Amino acid sequence: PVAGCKQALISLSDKRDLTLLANGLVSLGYSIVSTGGTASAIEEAGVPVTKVEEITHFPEMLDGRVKTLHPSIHGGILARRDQEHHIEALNKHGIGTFDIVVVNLYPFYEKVSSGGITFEDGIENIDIGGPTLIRAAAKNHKDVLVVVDHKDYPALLDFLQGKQVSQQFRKELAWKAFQHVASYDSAVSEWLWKQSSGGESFPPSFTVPLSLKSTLRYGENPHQKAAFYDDKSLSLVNAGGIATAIQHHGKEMSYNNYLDADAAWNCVSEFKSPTCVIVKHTNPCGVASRQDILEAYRLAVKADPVSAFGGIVAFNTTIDEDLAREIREFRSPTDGETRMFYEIVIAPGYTEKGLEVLRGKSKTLRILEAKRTEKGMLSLRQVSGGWLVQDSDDLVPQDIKFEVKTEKVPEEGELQDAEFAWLCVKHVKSNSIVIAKNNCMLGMGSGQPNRLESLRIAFRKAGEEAKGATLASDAFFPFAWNDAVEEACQNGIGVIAEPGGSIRDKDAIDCCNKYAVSLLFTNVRHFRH
Ligand code: 93A
Repeated sequence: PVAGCKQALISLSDKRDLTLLANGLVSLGYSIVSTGGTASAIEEAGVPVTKVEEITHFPEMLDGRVKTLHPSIHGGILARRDQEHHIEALNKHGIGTFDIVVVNLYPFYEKVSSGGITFEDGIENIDIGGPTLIRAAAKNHKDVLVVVDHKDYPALLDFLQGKQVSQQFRKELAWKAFQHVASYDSAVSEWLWKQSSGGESFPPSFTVPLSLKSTLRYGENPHQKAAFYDDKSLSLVNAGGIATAIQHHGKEMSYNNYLDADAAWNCVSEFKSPTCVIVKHTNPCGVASRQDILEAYRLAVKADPVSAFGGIVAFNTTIDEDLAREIREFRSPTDGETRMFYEIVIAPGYTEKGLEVLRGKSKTLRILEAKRTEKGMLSLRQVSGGWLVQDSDDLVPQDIKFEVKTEKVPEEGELQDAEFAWLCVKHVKSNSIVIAKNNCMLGMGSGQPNRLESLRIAFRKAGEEAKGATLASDAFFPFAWNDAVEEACQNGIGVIAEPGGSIRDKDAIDCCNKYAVSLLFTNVRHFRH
């Protein structure tokens, strides 16, 4: 190394835009020092490069585990330029300084989340020298520019040409560098925990690597600031769902939009047959499954047209031209005149024509395309000063036995209604009651602290149609006589599905027997608090 010569160290696994970077640096008078694979790529691009070994006088050793871990490299990065004895020490050992360090790490994250790799492969993909270079350069950012993202190459070159004078740039790069290493390390630690625990319990501590996806206009209310972060932890990397949805059209997503869209999408993703779910304020207020998805849509609106207005409409089928037209033109069943208005439409896909027609509905309508929400993910919720973590509630009716408790046994169609109502009730805020018939929600009551009130709301919405329908309750009925169970029976319900488990279960059974209603126990509850 020539003292006083400007030097850049480059060591990259992801070699995107390397030629642009190397050419830019050389034309600005930098000499480049590089590790094996990176040096070869630079040479191939016809740009002069010095190999790390020529500086360390050591070969890369231990199958590449030790490449850059050497005083000749780290001394040149860490030396304080304003301390004479630091410079003297470098001179004594013939070490040149590095002004720029550009590194990205072994693709550990991609390797272990792609699945099917051995434990040994995972271990070999833990980068040691790279994070060390990044940390050293970021610590000494006053004199060393550290770049970990190829998207920052143009800004780096601009900065070096004096186009960007702010010293802030150095600090931003250093911040980003530590962030990069921190999320890398959290992925490694999460993976190691899973390897050692078999994934059976929660780790004693974990870091959730969050990266800013977008700042939001405001939070739940305009006086609250808000942002949306992507969760890059291994357990959620393939979670699908709202965080990875593509927006094709419309106004930017708001905080409440994300919450509601998430609720609608998670609910509709659970149904196997073609289904439409309409959500308002995170609660499904209309749900219908039909082979004819147009009919499903109309029925979902009809369940509660007032709530559906301004809601979120989700489908588990591709939206084609016919469906798009129906969504665009459908008039509110309340007055038969007003066209329905929605905040968001979500589906797993759109035909070209379908998208075009929907775009014509309004400038603001947010059109989202999302990937099915995967099961087996963690659910995190914040409380003051901490987080509550649980497995997501992945149980579906097919996992559950509906146990008949009464003399009256439900018919095949009624059993199907019970399964349908059960899947709906799971997505409604507790205390939740859903009345359904023929794969269609007729009414629901949600979020009431009093179960009887939820039940009354559901019956009021279902009206006369509640006769002979099926009712599902997310949790057991603590009282039966002169209470929810008896009221449901008197309102003409045909079947009740509930978890059971109350000390007064016998009252509920006796009451249903008296009114010749079928009572089913699921032995599973679906609180949604
Ligand atoms: O095996 S390491 O942990 N030991 C090192 O000393 C070292 N130095 C750089 N990994 C090391 N690197 C990493 O090599 C960098 O982080 C970069 O991702 C990769 C580039 O290797 P190559 O230039 O041979 O493709």
